[in-house]
Amino acid sequence: MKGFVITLATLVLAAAGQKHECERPCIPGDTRTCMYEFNIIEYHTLSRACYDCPNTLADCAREECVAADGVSRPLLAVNRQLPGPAIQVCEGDRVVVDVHNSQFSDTETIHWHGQHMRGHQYYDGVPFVTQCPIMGSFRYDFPAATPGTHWWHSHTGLHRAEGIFGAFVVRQPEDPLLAAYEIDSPDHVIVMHDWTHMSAMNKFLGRHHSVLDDYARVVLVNGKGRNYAAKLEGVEMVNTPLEVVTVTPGLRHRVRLVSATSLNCPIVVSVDDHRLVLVATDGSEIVPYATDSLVIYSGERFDVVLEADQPVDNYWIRFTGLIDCEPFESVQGAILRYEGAPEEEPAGALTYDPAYPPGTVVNPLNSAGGANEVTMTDLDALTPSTLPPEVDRQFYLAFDFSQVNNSLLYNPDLYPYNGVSEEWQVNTPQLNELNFVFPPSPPLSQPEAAIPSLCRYGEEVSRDFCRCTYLLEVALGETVEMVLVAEGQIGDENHPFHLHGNKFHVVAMGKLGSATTVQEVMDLDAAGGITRKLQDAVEKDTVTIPDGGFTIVRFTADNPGWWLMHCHLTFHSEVGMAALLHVGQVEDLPPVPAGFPTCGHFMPEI
Ligand SMILES: *[C@@H]1O[C@H](CO)[C@@H](O)[C@H](O)[C@H]1NC(C)=O
Ligand SMILES: [Cu+2]
Repeated sequence: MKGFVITLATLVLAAAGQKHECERPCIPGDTRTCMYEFNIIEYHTLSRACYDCPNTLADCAREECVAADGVSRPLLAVNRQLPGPAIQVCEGDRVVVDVHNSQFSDTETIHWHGQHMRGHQYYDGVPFVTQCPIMGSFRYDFPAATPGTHWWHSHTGLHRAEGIFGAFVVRQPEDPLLAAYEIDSPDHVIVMHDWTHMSAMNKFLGRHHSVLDDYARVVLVNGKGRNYAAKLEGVEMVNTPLEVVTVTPGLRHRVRLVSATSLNCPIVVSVDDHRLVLVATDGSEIVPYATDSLVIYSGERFDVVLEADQPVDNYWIRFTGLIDCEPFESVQGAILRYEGAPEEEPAGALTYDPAYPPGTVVNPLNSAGGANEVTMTDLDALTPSTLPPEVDRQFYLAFDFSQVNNSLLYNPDLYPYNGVSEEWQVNTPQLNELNFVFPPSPPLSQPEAAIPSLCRYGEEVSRDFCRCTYLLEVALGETVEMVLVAEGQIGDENHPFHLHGNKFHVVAMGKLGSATTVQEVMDLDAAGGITRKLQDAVEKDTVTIPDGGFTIVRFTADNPGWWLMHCHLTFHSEVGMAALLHVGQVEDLPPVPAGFPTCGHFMPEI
């Protein structure tokens, strides 16, 4: 009851800040239609909306001011905000989002990461798969069916990395975790992302066609933070505002963490002098587990309970980036402020340290677990489940970098991979040695159109570099196992795997070495070396694959449609580390909405 009262108080206070009417305590029977307007524009940090920010700090909080880390750069924004507007609704609400594409020349689509679009397949937001890219306006219309902490983001090109993303929280009238916390405030949603000091397009082109690095500069927390990379960049750091998370002494707070990273930037999250009790991931409850830190990968969400049981004060919430966030020591801080504490920064320096804080870490990087390292297969789902020992269909999916004459980057006749010096040799992210290309029209809404460059799982590929629309086909209702192998032959990368339209059970994780092959994993499995967790396995929609190892997931393909599955790193997926899962047949799908836009090639015969 206490929590409910406090949540109401928060809402009353927030009313002045114009929160959406659907952001409310959830009560059985009270479902609503929640309308949102998303206006997409090219924008800039420190625009005129910011007046004298960062010199006058109060100006940074002005409406439509994107202060970010105080570094000037272009971005793409929804409603001139970074992150874009949060959608916070109750289970069963009807969510209607009108996306108005006001860009000069680019298209758009928005994906609702965590919602499975069962019965609403046309609104999954994948260009050329579930819809044509948006040129003018498009109305997304679907129920908030999957409770928990989710997010929305652009699924077009590099637009997510340019700034088009935001939180999407679905609360429940009868929350199975109610006993675990007192406060679940709409203000306690933390969306973190990696940020560069040029547009993502600049970064991408510089990386792929020139000799630019692909390192991030900072991590931002709800769009806020400081440029702690300034010293390494040879510039002055300015004191932009930090995110402040206010807590009530003595109470337990549900904090919702979302990683919106685009480059390869796993983030270690910890709070000074506090433990985090993990209670859910990707919208699925887990048996509460107390940890000292956790690692969150692109696309993942973790709900943690933070008990304000320390002296009234300010404490650092630390966000430490790894891999592509290491070279510029990308660290960020948010302030955990107890009510009654002075409005100042926590004591103690915010220095970069890639080592995990002392104690336990959950979801460790490129590890299959061990002393103090707890993986997703070590945790249990709150709702008991038993999976059948056998599956109807099994897929092996190899994630790796390849040294190939990727025709997007090389011309074998003029500047082949082996004909340029090492600094110009960029490797190509591939899935089963293929690079995915989108079809010219969405097979979901235009099923009669041919897919010109179709290739299917199990078919032999002969070419040096093959781009095709890679299809994995399953019948409706079949049980599926995917063995995701991060071969890791080149570098110590990390690939977070995301599947649209479904949740999966994480049944096994392992690491064979710094590198491995699909064959090695098959041999290990055949020799009985891989045990699957069939009891109470955690359910997720995004999961890391340890480099030189594997993650095995299982699910029942009971949601008909065309579901993209891909590495969630922008630079990997956009180069083709992706595939399409086709579940069921056209007659299993709801009818295409009347007037749904169409697209395709125009190549008449001469
Ligand atoms: C790329 O093309 C060149 C020229 O045809 C060829 O010699 C080379 O083997 C190909 N592959 C790589 C990885 O360079
Ligand atoms: Cu990847």
